[in-house]
Amino acid sequence: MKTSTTPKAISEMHDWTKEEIAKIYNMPLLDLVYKAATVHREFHDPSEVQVCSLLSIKTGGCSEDCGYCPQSVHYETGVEVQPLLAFEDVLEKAAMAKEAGATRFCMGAAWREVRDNKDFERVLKIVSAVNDLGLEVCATLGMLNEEQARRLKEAGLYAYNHNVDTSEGYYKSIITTRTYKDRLDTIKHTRKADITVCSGGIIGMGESDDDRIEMLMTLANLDPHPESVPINALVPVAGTPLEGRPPVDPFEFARMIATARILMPKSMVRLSAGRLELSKEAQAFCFLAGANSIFAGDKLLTTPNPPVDEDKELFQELGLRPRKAFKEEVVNSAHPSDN
Ligand code: SAM
Ligand code: DTB
Ligand code: SF4
Repeated sequence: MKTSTTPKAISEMHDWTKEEIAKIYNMPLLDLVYKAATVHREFHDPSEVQVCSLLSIKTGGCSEDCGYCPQSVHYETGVEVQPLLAFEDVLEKAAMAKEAGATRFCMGAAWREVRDNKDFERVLKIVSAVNDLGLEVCATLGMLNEEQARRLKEAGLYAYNHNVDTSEGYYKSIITTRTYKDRLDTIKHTRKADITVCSGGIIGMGESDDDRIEMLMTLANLDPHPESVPINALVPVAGTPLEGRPPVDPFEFARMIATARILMPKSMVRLSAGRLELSKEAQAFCFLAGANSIFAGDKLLTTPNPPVDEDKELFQELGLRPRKAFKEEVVNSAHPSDN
């Protein structure tokens, strides 16, 4: 049976069935976390956590109706619409993030899709300059076509974030202004342009365990796997259709992370939105379950994130250290994930 193959064999798998994933996902939690921790140690240094910085470069006013998102024009959330930031402002923030120890700088824009206009030209210039600072540059700008992906790569983009967010079936209950296939197409264009893929999803939107398993199946059957898999817990924002959702149970968060870690052993699994609601013990459990990346900084895109000092203290207490940038690694260096 596939689930009893060695972790290294699992890393090569892209043909998971729902039943196989369900079997892992439904394991007794401590057995699941133990298995995930074992896989994590085989492929990564468990004392290293990638610290990513996030900046909203264009905020609010987005034409999509994503039910979780405070930046959609369809909902009254109080988010102030802000046009694309100036080149100098973004560069200043990137330099500050580097100074604070981030190795990856992720820029988010509340766009449905990238358009071939002056704003895109500015983004390309920004990507190139942030890359020159020595940071791994990541962006999340909505849908991309092949040519736009190629131009971003040319400018020095290292990673593109585009989440599948949930299962294909549940997607329609959350978003009506685009399809699941649109999402997968952008991921294809990103991959084709040789940009690394960052793709994950959100839990806590009222989806079933089956939806979570299907989402993980979509991600784990991408070939190659996404290099980064952000797992977000819904931040319920007043004014959005999902405002009343109860908080995600930390054990469910850990179950999701552990399953992602087992299915995609070489990927970075990012404990993303929702950390503010997690105790330090719950975060430690998620790191044990295989999370090895976080967003640091007081703000995500529009919602709050734990204070930087608290994260520093947590790292110290747990004996964790921020990992250096992948792009600084010499090819063929002895990093365990290169095995
Ligand atoms: N507009 C682009 C897009 O949708 O791809 C980029 C920005 S969008 C805000 C990036 C991701 O943030 C979404 O795909 C979703 O997974 C996550 N996100 C947005 N609002 C969230 C919320 N309230 N709680 C958790 N995650 C959220
Ligand atoms: C991801 O998966 N999570 C981040 C990042 N990719 C862009 C965004 C989380 C946003 C949370 C809601 C907000 O702050 O607006
Ligand atoms: Fe727009 Fe992205 Fe928010 Fe959807 S998630 S409303 S596409 S900013």
